[in-house]
Order: sequence, then structure tokens, then C-alpha cells
Amino acid sequence: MPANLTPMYHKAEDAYRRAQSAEERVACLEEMLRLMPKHKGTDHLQADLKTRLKETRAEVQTEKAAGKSARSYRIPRQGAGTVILLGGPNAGKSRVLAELTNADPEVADYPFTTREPLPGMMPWEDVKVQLIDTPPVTDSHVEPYLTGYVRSADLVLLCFDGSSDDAPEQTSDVITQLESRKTHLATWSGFDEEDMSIVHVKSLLIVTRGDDPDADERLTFFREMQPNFDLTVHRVDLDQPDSVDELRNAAYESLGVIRAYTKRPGKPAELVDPFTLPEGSTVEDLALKVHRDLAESLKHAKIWGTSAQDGQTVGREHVLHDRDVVEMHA
Ligand SMILES: Nc1nc2c(ncn2[C@@H]2O[C@H](COP(=O)(O)OP(=O)(O)O)[C@@H](O)[C@H]2O)c(=O)[nH]1
Ligand SMILES: [Mg+2]
Repeated sequence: MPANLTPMYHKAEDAYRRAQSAEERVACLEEMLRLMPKHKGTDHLQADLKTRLKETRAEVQTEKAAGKSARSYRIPRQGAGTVILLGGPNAGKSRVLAELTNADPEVADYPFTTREPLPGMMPWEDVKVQLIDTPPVTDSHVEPYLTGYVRSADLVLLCFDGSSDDAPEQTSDVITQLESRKTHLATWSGFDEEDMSIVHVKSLLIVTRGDDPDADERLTFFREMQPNFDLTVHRVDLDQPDSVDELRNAAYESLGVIRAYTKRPGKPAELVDPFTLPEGSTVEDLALKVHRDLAESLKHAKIWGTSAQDGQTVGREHVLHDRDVVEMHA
């Protein structure tokens, strides 16, 4: 019997995947249990969630007892999305961060220069996206905190050095190491439908030094090592500003978010600092982002933009488009 989970449930599940502390995870799991349709088809899933909830509550207690040290290097989410740079040694991760953001990582020809995660903000039109540089993943070592980062990310940029004969094997090792930690770099994000302990995270393969004449051949090797590989491939040459811009656009577009500007009744719209929401979000979703109280008291909204006639009145279920201006009435 199919589980027939509702969009509301999937939203809660997505929040659970992105949760950054055990406490947040407890709240999300409770919400998921509440929203789950209760019938034969969800028996198994319900039991699974209840076990998880019990374990996570225990985790909250342990974290409290241990003080804040439970998760070192915690970086709060910021901006329109969180993108993790991942790859083997010298794959070009830090260079990508340096080109796309204001951060100033050490970029060097010797491996293992980056040991701690380093965040930076990537500007894209009027929004910013969080990028996080990470230490290399190898067949013998994965920093313990890294899996958690990847599992809760909105996007992974898996870096592959197009100029290195080691790149196919090293990149394949990254994929395999994460898979052994139940984390699959994939074309979409979410929990595996069969096994909730497996998380898929949307990823792109970025071939740095993609101008190398043998990059194609190396990619072919790599595909032979990973026959199930199906990620979109972007070749870049980070010495070329156009190529950097293309990468910036690809990263932003892969987040699948829209922007919405809010305006107060009788006041002109200020087209700065938009809210960002997943594609398909509604007026109600926007209200929730502005303030929980507003979401509760919301009666209707007026829209200026492409999702309605200018000034049209819509209900809370109205689906927004990128760059809509929204005037909410409580
Ligand atoms: N010319 C060129 N050099 C690159 C490119 N990508 C990476 N590099 C160089 O490759 C070396 C290793 O890059 P780095 O970002 O430090 O690798 P990491 O270990 O993955 O962080 C550095 O010297 C980078 O400047 C690229 O697209 N073009
Ligand atoms: Mg580095």
C-alpha cells in the first residue's frame, strides 16, 4: 500500500534533513509524525519515525550534558541556500570558494591545505548564497563532521581536477566514502523512499581546469568507475571570468529557489533584500518566513509580478513566481 504522503509532510521532512541540532530534529520529527497519514501503508514509516524520535531525544540529553562541544565547526545557515564544496585533494575546492565569494581560503598546489570548513557568501543578483569549503575526502579519511554537513546541504559541488590523472579515482573515492555513510550525491535531495537512513543530496560535478585537453578522457575513466553516475557536469576554467560567471549561475539555479519582495499596504515596494523560498512556494509559505503570527492571521494578499495580474487579490494557497511583490493582509 502506498504511503501517499502529503506535500506538507514532505516539507516537514525537508526541514528535518536540514535541521542543524538534535533539538531542531526533534521538533521536525514530531511535526512529521503529526502530518503523516495514519494507515496500513505508513505503519512501517511511523514505527521508523518513532524510533528516530526516541534516539534524537536521547541525543538532546547527551548534547546538553556535554555542553556545546557536541558538534565542532558548526556554521549557521545563511542566505538563499547552503552549497558544500567537496572533492579529493587539489580538486579546486578552495579556488572555487575564492572565485565565487568574498572568502579568502588558502589556495595551493599541495594537498590538505584546508582542514576546517570555511564559509563564504556568493552574491547572485540581489541575493547571497552560502558556500562552504571543506577538507578533502580520501579513501582513507573523512572528517567526522563532514557527512552531517553534506546531508543537510541544499547543493553539493563535487570538484574534479580535469588536469589530473588521479582525479577519476579520487572523485570516485569521494562518492564511495559518502555512500558508505548513507549519503548519496544525486540529482535530487531527500530521504530515500525505501530506507529512511539514506539521504540523497542534489549535486553537480564541477570539472576544474576543464580546458585541459585530456579532461574528457579522464571523465570517461571516471564514468567507468561509477557506472551509475548521473550528475550534471559543468566544465570550468577558473582563470576565465566568463567561466566563473557560468558556474555562479549554475550553482544558484540548481538551488531551485524564487525571490519574493514584501510591501506594506499604501507604501511603495522596496525591491531590496528579497525573501527566498523553494520553487512552488505559496503566499502562506512566505508569510511563515516573515512571521509565524502573520501566517496565522493572514486573510489574503495582493500581488505585483508574473504570478497574477498587477494588484490582484489572491489567497494563501497562491503559488508565487520569482520576483513577485507581495502585500499581505491580516
Ligand atoms: N588554472 C587553473 N587552476 C586551477 C583551476 N582550479 C584549480 N586550480 C588550481 O589548482 C590548485 C589546487 O586548487 P585548490 O583550490 O587549492 O584545491 P583544493 O585542495 O581542492 O582546495 C591551485 O593552484 C588552484 O589555483 C582552474 O580552473 N584553472
Ligand atoms: Mg583547499
